[in-house]
Amino acid sequence: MPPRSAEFVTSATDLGGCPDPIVPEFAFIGRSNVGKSSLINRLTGQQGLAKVSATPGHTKTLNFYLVQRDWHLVDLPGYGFAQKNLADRERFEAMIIDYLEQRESLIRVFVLVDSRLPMQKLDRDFVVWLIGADLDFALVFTKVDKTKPAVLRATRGEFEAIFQQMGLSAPPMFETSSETGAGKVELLRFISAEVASVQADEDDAEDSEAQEHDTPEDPGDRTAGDTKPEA
Ligand SMILES: Nc1nc2c(ncn2[C@@H]2O[C@H](COP(=O)(O)OP(=O)(O)OP(=O)(O)O)[C@@H](O)[C@H]2O)c(=O)[nH]1
Ligand SMILES: [Mg+2]
Repeated sequence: MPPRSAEFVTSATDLGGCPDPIVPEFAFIGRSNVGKSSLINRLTGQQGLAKVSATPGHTKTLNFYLVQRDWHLVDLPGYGFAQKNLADRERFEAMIIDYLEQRESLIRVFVLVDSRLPMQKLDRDFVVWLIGADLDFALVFTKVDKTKPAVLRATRGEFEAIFQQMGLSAPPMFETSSETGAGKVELLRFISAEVASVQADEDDAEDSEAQEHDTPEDPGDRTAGDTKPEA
């Protein structure tokens, strides 16, 4: 089942250009051409929502999509694309790092990894950086329609070994194809559960705030109607 609605919100080139951080946000990141934009289209059921291109480096801005009027999907530029010059590359990296480190509404980063290839150094380095930055993330193996199961198992194993070496439990992992729709239901279910959990936490916080207001700490705070009539 596709989500009920998905719409483009805005593109940003820095943190200041991002929409207000008022809904839970999920970011898609990965090497250029890994299939980020295609997966966003598949998840939302709207082909053409995110621009797909055979030319690596197509997505150059942070692109925000509002899904079910409830949460944001963010399509980030691909890392590792050989930008024309160093200044361009540094500007791209600064934009992505600022976003990841400072975006208050970011709930989870989905790191998309091409399932057809052995673990790439760039992906490994980025995952290690996320661990160091203490960001919640999940691994999404893309293009499984083009991958032999044994190759996919081996690639998963290479990532699992990193977590094991660092004494960490493995993050959630998904196997997806934007061609066949494989993994879509699992990914959407996972995101829905995280959105529900954030909303439940917010409700709890609101309840306890309301309770604090209901319980006067100082009798002097009582309203006129609460005071006993004087004898
Ligand atoms: N076979 C197959 N091809 C895919 C899949 N997902 C994406 N592709 C192809 O891979 C190419 C890149 O897809 P995009 O979705 O544009 O990749 P991206 O990660 O957004 O790329 P950048 O924006 O350049 O970083 C396109 O030619 C897609 O058609 C998939 O699941 N299976
Ligand atoms: Mg893209």
